[in-house]
Amino acid sequence: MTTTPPREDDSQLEVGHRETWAVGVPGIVHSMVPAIEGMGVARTAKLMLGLNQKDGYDCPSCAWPDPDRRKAAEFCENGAKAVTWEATPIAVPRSFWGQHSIDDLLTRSEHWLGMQGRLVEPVYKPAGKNHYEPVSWEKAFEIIASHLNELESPDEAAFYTSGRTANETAFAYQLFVRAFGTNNLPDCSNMCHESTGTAMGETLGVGKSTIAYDDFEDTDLIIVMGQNPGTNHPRMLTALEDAKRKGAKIVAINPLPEAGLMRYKNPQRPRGIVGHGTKIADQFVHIRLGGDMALMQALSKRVLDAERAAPGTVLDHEFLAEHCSGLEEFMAHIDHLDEADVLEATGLTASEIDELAERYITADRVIITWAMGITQQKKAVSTIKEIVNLLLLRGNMGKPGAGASPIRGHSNVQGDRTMGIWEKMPDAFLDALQKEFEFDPPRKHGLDSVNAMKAMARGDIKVWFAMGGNLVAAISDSQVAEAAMRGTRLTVQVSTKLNRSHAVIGEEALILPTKGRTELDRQASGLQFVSVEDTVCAVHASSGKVEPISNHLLSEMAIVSRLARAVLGDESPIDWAGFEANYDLIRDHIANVVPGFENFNERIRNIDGFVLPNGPRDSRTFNTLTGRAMITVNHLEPVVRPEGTLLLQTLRSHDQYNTTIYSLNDRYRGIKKGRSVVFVNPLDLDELGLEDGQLVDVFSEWNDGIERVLRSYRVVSYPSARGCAAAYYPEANVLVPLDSVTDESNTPVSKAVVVRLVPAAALVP
Ligand SMILES: Nc1nc2c(c(=O)[nH]1)N[C@H]1C(S)=C(S)[C@@H](COP(=O)(O)OP(=O)(O)OC[C@H]3O[C@@H](n4cnc5c(=O)[nH]c(N)nc54)[C@H](O)[C@@H]3O)O[C@H]1N2
Ligand SMILES: Nc1nc2c(c(=O)[nH]1)N[C@H]1C(S)=C(S)[C@@H](COP(=O)(O)OP(=O)(O)OC[C@H]3O[C@@H](n4cnc5c(=O)[nH]c(N)nc54)[C@H](O)[C@@H]3O)O[C@H]1N2
Ligand SMILES: [Mo]
Repeated sequence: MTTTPPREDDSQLEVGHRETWAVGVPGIVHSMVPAIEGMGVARTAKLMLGLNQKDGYDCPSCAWPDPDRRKAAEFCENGAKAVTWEATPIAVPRSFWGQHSIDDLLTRSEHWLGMQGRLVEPVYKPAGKNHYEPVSWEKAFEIIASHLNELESPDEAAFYTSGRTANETAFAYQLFVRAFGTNNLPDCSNMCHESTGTAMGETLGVGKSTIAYDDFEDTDLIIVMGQNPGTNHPRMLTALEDAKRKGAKIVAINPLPEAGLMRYKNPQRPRGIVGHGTKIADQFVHIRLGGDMALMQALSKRVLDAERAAPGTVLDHEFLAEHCSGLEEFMAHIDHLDEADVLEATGLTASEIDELAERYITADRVIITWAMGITQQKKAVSTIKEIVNLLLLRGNMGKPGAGASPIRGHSNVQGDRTMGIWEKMPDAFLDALQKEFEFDPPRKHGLDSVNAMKAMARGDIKVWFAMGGNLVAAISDSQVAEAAMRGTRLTVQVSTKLNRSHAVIGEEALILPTKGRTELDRQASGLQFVSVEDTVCAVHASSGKVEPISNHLLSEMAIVSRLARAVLGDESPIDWAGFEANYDLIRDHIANVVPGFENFNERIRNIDGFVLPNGPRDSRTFNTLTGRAMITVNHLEPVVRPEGTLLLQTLRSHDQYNTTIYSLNDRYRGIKKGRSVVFVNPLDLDELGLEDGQLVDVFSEWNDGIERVLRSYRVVSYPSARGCAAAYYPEANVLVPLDSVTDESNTPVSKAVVVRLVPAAALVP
């Protein structure tokens, strides 16, 4: 049995020049060629013209919002890749299951698995067998029901959600899980923006962005931290470009000079095709991994010092007096900040920090955005609280063009939370559920992703059910995670395509294929649509455009409905069959349970959708312990990097979507046909006695006696900040210990893994 995920074929790996600008002609060409080749011109046109349009479907890639004025082609290169990947006309043939045993699937890479086509029939792997075999939907639900109903406690099952699930399905799914009797609802958010929700929830009373889309057009300064928009939120580059045209300045804070942060050639403007494009970052802050908390504190200190030098001119006294708590304690604490600690943690010079402070102080309206470079750090929650502190000092909250804007990942990860996908939903939500459906939802908090893995490793989770995603590949400590998953009795994956989680399974396993976002969804009452929430809290409808790849597929809603009927039986007072026949019925319940969704069915039919209420944004109201925006005191704890080691971040290439590998290329970083590379600063290479192009074994250091290593990785000399290396996720999850989590939010620390590079003992594999 293979114990480590197999690697992609790197035999043709090429390392060339990195790009210093993003998108432009190559972007659009790259996005259209595979689509047309795979699907033909007509299907491609239908799909692309419906993507992100008001009467179309929501892009399944990221959670970037749609502007009010849409272009005919309102999509990016990577959105087109996601759509092409999902809407491929190739289906996994029935013969596949006989030809490929589980042991065989275990030797296949993520790229190979994803390329086999769409899953079109339910398959079952019985205990003791080494093959999946086709099974009827009825039989599949019977198997799940008998396993779930045999458990000693509902808490012996866990129900995962990946962030593509639409609002209606997510609501029905959590309702089923709670009616079954557990809050074990881990989700991808536990590995993603959990730190954001924790920090903002506590300090501002809402874990979501406090700005609206239009605020990007109405601001003086945008600070983009720990985020690679050129690859992961490409349409954000258009918003940044628009902001610049209106006079805003942009600062990028990143250990890597990501192409999209430097210069952008907009393929939708003539100038983007022939010209030099737009310079994006006015200041690039080349920070060390994990240095952001120190930087935020240093900026706040400079703001406070400037106020002392010119009293009454720097702080927003009115806002602070009326809306904030904790200023005095914060000032006393920040006064003791040691500049030497800051310079060490950030790797910056004092004058670089002075320049940024000056930009911040002279801007009336400031937005700070961030993503995984911040949330997956050990001190992520404290860092985000310091972002909030800095914004509050100058009243950059709840006024046009200003606020805190986490940029979410999966296209509906934010909506899933709003709908109750969380292991610890507040009592107010559970009370509303109780009132609406007349049952007692469990109150004991459930397991998040990391704790679910640990419970599984202990043998406490017997049934694993996943609504999308690929947890064994996405979570830290691949070997520990795989061993844990194999210890379960039954694993069930609702999926569109094959991935590693279909090979690393329990004693018995099921794959339930489902319709994708791009496909038409017909039910008894007619054609259905679903809804999603984007990163700035706007909710809108999404309707598929093309015929489903197979008539045998069920929608996710139909799967939840049938699962609930099979498990809970006919005595369940909830109208599960009705939900499947007509999604309006579940929307009526959502309207009664979830604040902000009043008259849901009526308002979702408005072509523009609607924006959810948001206290900080709308009225400077803060639902916190003090009833005010909380300025907090956070203790700096620099990341320790023992001599001879590097800090490694695990990140995305340009041609992947999380664990889905579209191709082995990473165009902007100059990598082709391979992924086993580790990017290291040339001065660090000198210091470590290593050379560009050399093969190394990458060992992670964690004192628990387990050897965690990636063998034969090629060193790529790259302008990463000093002491900071980078390698691709999900492969590098082998190196991240399951116990290495952020304080307070229990997110795997995927962005600062202590590693040692050792010249590879073996020859190229
Ligand atoms: N095409 C595509 N789109 C996607 C995804 C995808 O895989 N492919 N994934 C989606 C999902 S789920 C998510 S969550 C988002 C992820 O979007 P990103 O957060 O942009 O994803 P990463 O590739 O993890 O990039 C992390 C960035 O943070 C920087 N960084 C790392 N550590 C630090 C640090 O300590 N400080 C600072 N200041 N910067 C740091 C890295 O250099 C890198 O630029 O994208 C979403 N959109
Ligand atoms: N080391 C490291 N680990 C990380 C990260 C990192 O930066 N570094 N990032 C973390 C982050 S931000 C996230 S969000 C997680 C992602 O974790 P997941 O959400 O679990 O992983 P994905 O790769 O997005 O899941 C892809 C699978 O979802 C299925 N799928 C796609 N579309 C649909 C659909 O419409 N319906 C259903 N039912 N299934 C569908 C397909 O079968 C596909 O193979 O990974 C986390 N892990
Ligand atoms: Mo994410």
